[in-house]
Amino acid sequence: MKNSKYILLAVLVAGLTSCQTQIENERTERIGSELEAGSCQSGADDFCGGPSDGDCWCDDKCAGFGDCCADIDEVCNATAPPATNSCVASCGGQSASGNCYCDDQCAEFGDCCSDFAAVCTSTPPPPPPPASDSCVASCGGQSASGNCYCDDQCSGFGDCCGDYTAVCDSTNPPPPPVANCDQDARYRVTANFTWNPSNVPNPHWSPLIGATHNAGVTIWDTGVIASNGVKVMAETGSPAPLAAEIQSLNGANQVLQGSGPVDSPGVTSLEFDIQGNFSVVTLSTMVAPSPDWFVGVSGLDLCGANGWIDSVNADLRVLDAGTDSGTFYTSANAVTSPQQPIEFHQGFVVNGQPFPLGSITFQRIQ
Ligand SMILES: [Ca+2]
Repeated sequence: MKNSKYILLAVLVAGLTSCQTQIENERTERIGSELEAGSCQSGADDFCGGPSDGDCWCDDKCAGFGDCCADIDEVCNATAPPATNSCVASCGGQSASGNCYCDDQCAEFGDCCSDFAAVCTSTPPPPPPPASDSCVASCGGQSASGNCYCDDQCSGFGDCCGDYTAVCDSTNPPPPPVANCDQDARYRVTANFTWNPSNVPNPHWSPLIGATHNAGVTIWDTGVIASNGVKVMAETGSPAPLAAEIQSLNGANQVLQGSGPVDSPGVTSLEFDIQGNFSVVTLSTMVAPSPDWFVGVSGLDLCGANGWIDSVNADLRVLDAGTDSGTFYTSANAVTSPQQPIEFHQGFVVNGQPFPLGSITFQRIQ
C-alpha cells in the first residue's frame, strides 16, 4: 500500500490538476479500514506532517482519514506541558517555571510556590507571626495589629500602644500630669496681730470678713475706690454691709467671717472649705480705733502651679480706705471728699520699710 500510494501520487502529479485531492480521495476510501502499520518515529527523525515509513500517516489530517500511526500522539503531538509555578516534581528545588521555589529556604525568602506546603511538606508551614501591638514603624498611625495607636491623639483617647512613648515620643516626652485643684480643700487662716500700741486705748480688730471667689472678682484692692461695704468695715468694723455685698457677687462663693472683736496683740483664726473654681480669697479687718484703716489680703489664689498651696503667709500692712481723712487712731470723723482710692497708709513706714501690724497665714488642713 505504501508503494502504491507513491505510485498513485506520481501518476496524479502527472495527470491531474490536484494531486492532493486525489490522495485525499484515496485516503477517504480507506476510512474505517484497519490502521496500517508504520511509525512516525525513525531513529532520531520523525515523519510528522506527512506519511510515515509504513502505511500510516503522521500529518494533521490522519485523524480525519483514520490512518494515523499509532504513535503519532507520542511522537508528533506531544506538546510540552506549560511550565507551571508548581512544586509538583520540584520539591527541594525550583519550580519547573523557575518562578518560585520549593525548598527549605523558600519560606524565609518568601518565594515559595503556592502549593509548596501542600506538595512538599507534610505539615503546614507555621502561621505568620501575630501582628504586633507595637508602634515600631507605626508612629503617627495605627499599630500593625490595629489594636492600638501611635499618634499624638492616642494619649487623649487612651489607646496608645504600650511602647508609644518610647518609640514615637522619645524626643517629646509627655508633659507631667497637670496639677489641679479639682478636689476641694480646707484651710485654716490665722491672723497674728502684733500691734501693741502704748498710746491707743483698747487696741483691737474687727471680725475678719471676706470671701472665697474666682479671679474675676475684686472685693477691694489698692487703686480702687472702696465699696460702701468696705468703707463701713474700715470705718466702723461692722462686717454686715460687706457680707451683703459679697453675697450679691456672681463670682463669690462663700462669705468668710470670723469672730470678734479681737484684742491686739492677739490671734484669731477661721476654717473654711474651698473649691477649685473659687480658689481665691479676700479677707480684711479694721484697725480699731482708726479713721478708715484696715489690714488684710486681697485676691490671694490658694490654687498654685502644683495644686492647692500647703501654706502661705502675708504681712498685714495698714491700708487707708480713702473715706475718712483723720490722721490719728482716735481722730474724729472727717469724710474724705472726693473719696480716694484705697492705698497703703504712708504713715506706717519705719526706716523706709513698711511697718506691718501682724501677719496672716493660710494653712491647708485638708
Ligand atoms: Ca483715710
